[in-house]
Amino acid sequence: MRRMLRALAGALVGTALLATAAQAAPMKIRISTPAVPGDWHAEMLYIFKEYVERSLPGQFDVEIHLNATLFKQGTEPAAMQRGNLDMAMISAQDIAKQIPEWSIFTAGYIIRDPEHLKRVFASDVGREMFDLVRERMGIEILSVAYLGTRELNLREVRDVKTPADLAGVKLRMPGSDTWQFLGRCLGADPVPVAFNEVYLALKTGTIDGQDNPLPTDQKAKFYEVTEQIVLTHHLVDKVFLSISGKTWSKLDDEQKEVFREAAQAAAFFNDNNRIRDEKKLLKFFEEQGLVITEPDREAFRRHVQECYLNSPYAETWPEGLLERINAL
Ligand code: KDO
Repeated sequence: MRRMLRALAGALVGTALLATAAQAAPMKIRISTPAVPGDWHAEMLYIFKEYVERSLPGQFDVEIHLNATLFKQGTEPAAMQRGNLDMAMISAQDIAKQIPEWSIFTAGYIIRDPEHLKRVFASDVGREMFDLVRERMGIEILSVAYLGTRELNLREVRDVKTPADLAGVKLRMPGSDTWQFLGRCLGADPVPVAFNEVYLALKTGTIDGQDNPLPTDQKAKFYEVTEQIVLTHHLVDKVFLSISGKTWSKLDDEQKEVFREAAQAAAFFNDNNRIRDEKKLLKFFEEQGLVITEPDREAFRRHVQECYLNSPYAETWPEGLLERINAL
């Protein structure tokens, strides 16, 4: 009897020790992004990390990998679906590869400004579109971050008033079909290049230009290898801080709530800083010697909108969705 009690006590102590050991090992959450250090959507990941680790002490170790050092740009959703990556900031273009309806958010001149962006994704439209991502991709979107409004950034100064003025311009766009299509709708010859290779491609002249929001042009130092910014405002861009469904299902309700709050706080930090920077950066680029020009934006808007409405992409947009977005 005594031997049995001792064995039982030993087993209990062993279980307790195991439980402590399990508690002692925080769960690693790996986040991968092509963002460069200092860009606001890279910095917001540290806000996320701090929020999670401070709210749930000892439970998580959030590991941030910038510059696409862990996964190449655009490969993150598949990695999350396979369970090889926990989190990433994915684009509408990444999502549209698997959910064609999402191509509506890759089209130029649909989302009007950061406020409109917020309203769209906080509405039923946002909820329905996020549901599609959960159901068809097994990925949970935690927050929407404003990446900025995309402008053309050219290696050599050119007179660009309308899309016709971009004929023959080798415009770098990211590597997926929806991005390339946007480049074509702008009137240029799109060339696929990964974000982290753009600086060199501009420097060596393999491309004539690229498009990105002003804060990214600054943080990735594209102003060092370009001469002009054309204020086309062609895409009010966004990235979605997301988590693999495989990782998500391992979290309990409290942890899920903290992850959502942390992602919202991170996006809030990003949006405020980015919107403030967008207002003041033109002066910075002028000081760097860049020429800033205003195109005929209406001509770009008309051309790009027509290009999309007459494309197979528009056929995949759910009935009435464009009107609902416009009405918000
Ligand atoms: C880019 O490659 O131009 C882009 O701006 C596309 C975005 O979707 C996003 O991937 C972004 O790069 C990276 O986060 C780097 O800033």
